[in-house]
Amino acid sequence: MAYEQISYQVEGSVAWLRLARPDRLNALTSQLSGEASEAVASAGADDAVRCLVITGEGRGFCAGQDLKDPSLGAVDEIDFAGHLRRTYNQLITGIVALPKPVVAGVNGVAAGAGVSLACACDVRIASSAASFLQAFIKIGLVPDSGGNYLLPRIVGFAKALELSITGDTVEAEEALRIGLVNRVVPEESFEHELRAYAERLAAMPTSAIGATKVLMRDALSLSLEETLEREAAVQAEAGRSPDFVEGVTAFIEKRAPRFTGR
Ligand code: T3D
Repeated sequence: MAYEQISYQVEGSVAWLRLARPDRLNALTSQLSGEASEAVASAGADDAVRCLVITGEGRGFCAGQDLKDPSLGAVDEIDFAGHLRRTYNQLITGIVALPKPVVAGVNGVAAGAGVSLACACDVRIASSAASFLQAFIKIGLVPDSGGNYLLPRIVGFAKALELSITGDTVEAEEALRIGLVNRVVPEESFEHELRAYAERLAAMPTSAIGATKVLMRDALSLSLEETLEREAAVQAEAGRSPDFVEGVTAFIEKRAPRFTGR
């Protein structure tokens, strides 16, 4: 499919989804969200893809909803609920449900739904130029796109609530300190380090990564007993996978494993 507001390329085992509206810091339109959802689905359906990276072109990661998007209609007549259900909600659930690792490459500012987008990914690698703000409150809105679910699970309730009611900006090093990002790398080597990280994940037993995502997210709302039971069932499947056989064989033969993601 030809995209206009994102770019999507598969390079080796890694798919690159780049938000491509740099003049507006990759603010989200309905078209952009739709294209991104399609690209996420393509990454899921393509067996050659073993890791998806979501990043932004230019100096921004994603400035949230495009507040100048004429397709939203007049400011006092916006159909928020319909818009969210048709656009962001699909994108966020598509990313979270993807049975492959998803890395957010936060190259610059993430605001509003842009923060939620980063939080929907499994790992956040930030450039030293990145920053984060829950911009919703600054325009009288509440967090959306899963921000009320995802952010507290990442940084804890108190910090998530504080950031959401103040709209304060968190710079990259502070984001690392509070656990909002997994790693901060210098702006100059960001692309290189992001690529190296994604390629490393893509070479791992990626179906086990996909299963771990589901198990761990579900465990947040299950009891210990329920989780132990689910682990037993999922481990039984993982234990029948070619990657398990390869991992154990490589260990015994004292060589590096060659995982295939199956
Ligand atoms: O259903 C629904 O529709 C509701 C959904 C809501 C979800 C949300 O995401 S609500 C939150 C929306 N986002 C914002 O409120 C953020 C607005 N932007 C900013 O606060 C600032 O731009 C930033 C803090 C993100 C970055 O500041 P700075 O100084 O680095 O850049 P800038 O100069 O403000 O922005 C550069 C350009 O991008 C500028 O355009 P110009 O003047 O050069 O032509 C600016 O207008 C444009 N831009 C930035 N953010 C947006 C935007 N244009 C449209 N929408 C934006 N969100």
